[in-house]
Amino acid sequence: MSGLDLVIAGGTVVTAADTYAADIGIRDGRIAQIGHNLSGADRIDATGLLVLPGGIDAHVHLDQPTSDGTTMADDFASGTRSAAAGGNTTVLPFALQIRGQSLRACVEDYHRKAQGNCHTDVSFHLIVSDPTPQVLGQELPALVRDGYTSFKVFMTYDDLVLNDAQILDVFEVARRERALVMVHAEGHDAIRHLTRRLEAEGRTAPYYHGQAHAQIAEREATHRAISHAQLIDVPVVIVHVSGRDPMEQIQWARARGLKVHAETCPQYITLTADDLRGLDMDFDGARYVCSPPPRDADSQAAIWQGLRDGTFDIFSSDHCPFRIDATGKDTPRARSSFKYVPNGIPGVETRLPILFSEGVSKGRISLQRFVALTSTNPARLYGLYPQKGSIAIGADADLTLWDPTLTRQIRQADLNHGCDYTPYEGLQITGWPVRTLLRGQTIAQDGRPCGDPQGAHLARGTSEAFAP
Ligand code: DUC
Ligand code: ZN
Ligand code: ZN
Repeated sequence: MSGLDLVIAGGTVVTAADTYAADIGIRDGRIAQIGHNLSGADRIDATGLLVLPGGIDAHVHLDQPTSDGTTMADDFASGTRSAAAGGNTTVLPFALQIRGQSLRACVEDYHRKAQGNCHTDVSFHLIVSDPTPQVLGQELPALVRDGYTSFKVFMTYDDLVLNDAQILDVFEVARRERALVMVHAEGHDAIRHLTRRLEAEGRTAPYYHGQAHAQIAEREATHRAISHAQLIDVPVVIVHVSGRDPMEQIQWARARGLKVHAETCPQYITLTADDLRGLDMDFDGARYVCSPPPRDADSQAAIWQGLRDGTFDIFSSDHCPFRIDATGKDTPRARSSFKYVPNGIPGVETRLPILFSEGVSKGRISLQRFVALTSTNPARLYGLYPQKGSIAIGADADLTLWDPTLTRQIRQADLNHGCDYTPYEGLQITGWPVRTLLRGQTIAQDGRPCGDPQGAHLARGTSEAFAP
């Protein structure tokens, strides 16, 4: 008697290193055996399917307040249901500190929002918007020790931006506590300058968001963040890299042996600045307003090269959903200027299918690279490996069964998020998740979430970015 609770039988196991035929035996929510002809109390036939480590989306925004009071389209329930349907078993949302707020109180607030509502596992990154002596000296060190081992800083947005001195202070704490800093690298003053100029010229349609958030401003901020990290000698992750110019800064840093990691997202391989034109330079372009904005075909080609050659460690959705109706993006203020359009687009459910279809199915990246970018590397970078991101004895039985031949379009009508549109409507996809298991329990099947929320919050260890 094997004592296995469940066997995933007859599938093709894919990890970041290998592809091989095997059964996977699960006991008490963990992988207990990998072999052939396994038997257990229950069985799932995975013939013809790939068996992948569950997707880990390391960059999602759920139930975050905004400065103008706009409500995000997903809370923890709907966002993690959508994530599960899209083949994910863990997501890393943000706990956003409002200026004046204690970071500890902020974290407790997000735990209240998440508690009992999560269909995938979750683990919070902290957003540090107010690095007071109390935050730097007491709260951050204590929170890192409690397993919140990553935080994000912003180089733009009036209510979030840190100046260079503050960024250096946060980097110092990160180095001391061995926490990983994620940087939103766009130059605030350059964006403000361009915004003022465009508005003065009457160029206020959503399209001009893409002009105001120029790639030069992203390149400059990326270089500045890298230089600050070099001064302090701390690893960083440049998140949501949109194009060739900032990517070249990351390659420049890597060539000098600096510990600079990088993330890119679906919008930068599928959308361009032209999408922000909408139908005829109209408000429809607001569907694609995110920061940094999508660039051009040359940048898309550069990003693909970076996904192939290892410049990018991780591929995340930057899911940041606002409805396109009057409760989200379409307000009188937003129609008066692009600068009031909430920045962000949905994508947690479509991240894996897009990279699989555009990458693996079209022969641009290997299956191993797909798994590395979407599961194994996020686990390594954010202190979850090998409990997550691997198919190995003892790891959590977080698995995604994938049909590499299933072909259908992305359609809003089929998605489970709280948003009322997808920026990827009509995109033809070959390769979809057909079943998602969290610790051996099915949490989604054939594009629909199932079961009660059983996701947990994960305390994380130190990032492998600190490995010698
Ligand atoms: N930064 C993000 O990380 N997500 C959405 C908007 C933004 O500016
Ligand atoms: Zn950002
Ligand atoms: Zn984001």
